[in-house]
Amino acid sequence: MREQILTIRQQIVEAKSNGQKLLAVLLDPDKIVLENLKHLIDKINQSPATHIFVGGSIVQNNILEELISQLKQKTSLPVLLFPGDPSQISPKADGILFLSLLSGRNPDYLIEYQVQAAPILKKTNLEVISTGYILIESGNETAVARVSKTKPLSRENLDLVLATAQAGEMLGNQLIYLEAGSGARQPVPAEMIKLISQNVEIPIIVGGGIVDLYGIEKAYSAGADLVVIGTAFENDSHFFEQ
Ligand code: 1GP
Repeated sequence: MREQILTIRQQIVEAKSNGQKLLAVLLDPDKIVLENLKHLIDKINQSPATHIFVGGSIVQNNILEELISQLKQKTSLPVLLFPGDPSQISPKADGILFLSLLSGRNPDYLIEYQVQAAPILKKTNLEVISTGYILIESGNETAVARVSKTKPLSRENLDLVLATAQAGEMLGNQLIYLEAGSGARQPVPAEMIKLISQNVEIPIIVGGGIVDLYGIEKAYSAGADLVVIGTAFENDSHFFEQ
């Protein structure tokens, strides 16, 4: 019998149902020096990472295409765009987290950029994975809050975060991303991850401010299906050797 090839989303759903935990390395094109990329990719290939996310709140340099080409040549991990706006779409990636910033009330990040991106995405073969993106207060102002001109949801207001995640699921989002923001002082609280994961069916991504193995394990045991590591790997390419 021919084996069915699963989409990236289906693989994430399957991993969740098998209790297998996933790990994404986030590469921000603005923080990558192409000369170092081979070294970084070697480190990613030796790490337990299962996915590579590429993107940032604002990407000013123009290495995106080259970065993704090299990733596709040198790793077999799925490469997902994690864009701050429609200028960060590359047809060379495998897929895109099609984000809607559900924690904010800025229509640009709720629907306007998605309307701009849709015709561009239609011309690509990218797998589009609709993702409810929820920014949680983390002790410092993060780039997402600054660029999107939105306020994160309070760490204390678990009911509001839960209602937001459930609304995202009811709207048809395929993933929920609980985001403390890149370089966050405090990661998303474990009790919040637990509450959301127990009350929505779709897989939960957790990122922002996770800087060590303990933080990764804590997020997994609270119910995160996929953890994202950006800054800690940017600061130390040996991060995954711990
Ligand atoms: C940011 O969740 C990601 O969007 C990763 O955050 O850079 O803090 O690891 P860090």
